[in-house]
Amino acid sequence: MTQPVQEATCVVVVGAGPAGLTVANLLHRAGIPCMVLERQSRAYVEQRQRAGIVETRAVRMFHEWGMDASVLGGVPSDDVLEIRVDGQRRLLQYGADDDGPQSLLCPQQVLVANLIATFLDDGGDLRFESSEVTLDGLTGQRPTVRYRSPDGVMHEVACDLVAGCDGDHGVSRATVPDGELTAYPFDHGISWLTVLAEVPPPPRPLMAISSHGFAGHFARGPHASRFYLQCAPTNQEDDWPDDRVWQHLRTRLDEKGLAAGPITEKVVFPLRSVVHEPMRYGRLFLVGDAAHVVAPVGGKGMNLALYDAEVFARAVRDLIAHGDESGLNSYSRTCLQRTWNYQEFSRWMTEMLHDAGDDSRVGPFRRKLAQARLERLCHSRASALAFAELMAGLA
Ligand code: FAS
Repeated sequence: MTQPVQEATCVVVVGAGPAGLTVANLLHRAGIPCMVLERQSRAYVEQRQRAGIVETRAVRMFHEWGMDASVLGGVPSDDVLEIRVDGQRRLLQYGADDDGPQSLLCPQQVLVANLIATFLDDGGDLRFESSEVTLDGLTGQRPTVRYRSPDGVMHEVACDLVAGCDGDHGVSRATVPDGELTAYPFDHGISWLTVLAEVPPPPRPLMAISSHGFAGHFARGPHASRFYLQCAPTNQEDDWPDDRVWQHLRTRLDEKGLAAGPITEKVVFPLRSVVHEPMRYGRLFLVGDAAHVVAPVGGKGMNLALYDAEVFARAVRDLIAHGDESGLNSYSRTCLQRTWNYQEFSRWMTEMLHDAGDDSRVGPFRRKLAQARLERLCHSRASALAFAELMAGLA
């Protein structure tokens, strides 16, 4: 049997999503050798449409590392969120209360493409179409990562650390032996139909509450929009022909004139959240969706991945530069603190935006609670400030 090609580096990064690419760029800037292994092709990774807001904290992180000009695309948001309750319009400010750079309406695929280009332009080692990735020796001194390159050759890479940035269905977390991690899953009992369409984006993120159920309209680039419609958990995509989609959007968003356009993606998915603790197993560090999934309400999925990535990169830099292991040893605790904070925020928003409109699912008492929460948010300065801090990622 042919022996795998032997290679070595300091950090192997599995996965080239927002988490993996941010880890790799920050390590590269700190002069730390790393190699990124991505299962998909570059074209596939660069067209995958997901999140749409880079929170203020993350924008400032890229500024701090001198990467803002090369990686941040999209348009500055005016940091105002519009909530419509049975057609009544409410504006919620969510920016940081200072003159620093603020959040950006930046489609995830734009950020990912820019992170890839910046890393490769800087001479980074990113290997697309790396298949059959396996991890070994994670509790030893020198873990090894094996993969097959597109030409069919097997490679074995010895390293000091592995950053598992391969998402919720990747190989990294799956490699951790049973019993080493504790999972905290949560089913919100709500499903969404998500639609990508080639129609103009709204002037600002828009969420609508009504007895017909939740609806949302978000920018995904200058000519594209992502819509969300609350639907029955038993629904399938076929239950939502295009006409029905536009009719429900016009009603729920109270936008009678909303123009229909080509729908390029239509998916029904249950709102679910999960956290895996700890976010480390030996020399494997789980980063982003590999460790936690946050329901999209509040736009925290990608932003949490960017946060974990920076905490990990700083910890590795401190280890390599000063022999200081404290950052790595507190990595899991540090990231889990923000993870649970964002999970709580996302659940808080989910309840408010779904329970306030329709009590068929939760009953009239919880509907009244959700309405009181929304009223407080719109009329209490302290509540609005707390909301703004969480939306900006500065809490
Ligand atoms: P990712 O999943 O983005 O990246 C993991 C990478 O690892 C992928 O490129 C994958 O191909 C690769 N990989 C997987 N297995 C591998 C293996 N065995 N070997 C090598 N590579 C492997 N968040 C929001 O905030 N707002 C939204 O509107 C929103 N919409 C979303 C819509 C969808 C359909 C989905 C799935 C998620 C959405 N999210 C949203 C959440 C999303 O933004 C994630 O939080 C974000 O992509 C997480 O980034 P990563 O942790 O880098 O994982």
